[in-house]
Amino acid sequence: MNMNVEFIKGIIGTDPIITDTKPQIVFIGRSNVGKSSVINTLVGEKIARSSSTPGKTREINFFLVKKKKYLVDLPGYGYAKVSEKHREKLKKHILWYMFESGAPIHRIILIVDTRVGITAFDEEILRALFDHEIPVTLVANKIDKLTQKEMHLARTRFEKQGLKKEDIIWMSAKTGKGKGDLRLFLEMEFGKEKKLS
Ligand SMILES: Nc1nc2c(ncn2[C@@H]2O[C@H](COP(=O)(O)OP(=O)(O)OP(=O)(O)O)[C@@H](O)[C@H]2O)c(=O)[nH]1
Ligand SMILES: [Mg+2]
Repeated sequence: MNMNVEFIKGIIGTDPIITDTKPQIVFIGRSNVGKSSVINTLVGEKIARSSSTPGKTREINFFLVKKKKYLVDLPGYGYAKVSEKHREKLKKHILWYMFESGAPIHRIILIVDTRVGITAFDEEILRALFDHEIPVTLVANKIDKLTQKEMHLARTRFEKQGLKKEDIIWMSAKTGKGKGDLRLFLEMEFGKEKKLS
């Protein structure tokens, strides 16, 4: 079933939507890990643009769910093919949006490619979120690419990095596996009495 979701706008830089009072649930992660794909799978339609070419999402995109909360799709960081200067600028912009813009961020969903795991900048973000007391959930995406053995290794690695079992949602935006877990989780976030669709 599709969610009641509409694309509101994509922004670069500051914009009044950032400080709209509706809470924001933010999807963040390295370029190409599948942030836009996870949003599409979650809402049941191709609302966010995804692509096999890294660096697809260039703006901060706001999707309004049930006219109540925003799902926010961020540009990915760490894309190797752009200049160092551009990467730094993007990183600063993402950090500004999360910690200084005044955005009412309700939760951060950090998406990683399960095979790659948590990168240095992911870690930096995790630490900063912890310091700012912003709740974070890890979506371990692209699990369709892993064997059972690799899944086991990934689980062990996340645990060693201090993540708790209940903070991880295992998912494949491609096959839809784990979609129900993420939806259920977000429904709880949205308030138990309010279903997303
Ligand atoms: N096999 C597999 N491929 C996936 C999965 N999720 C996303 N992809 C593919 O990964 C590529 C990148 O997906 P996007 O959703 O555009 O990734 P993104 O994180 O939004 O990328 P940027 O916007 O560039 O930061 C696309 O080719 C997707 O089809 C998954 O679960 N499994
Ligand atoms: Mg994207």
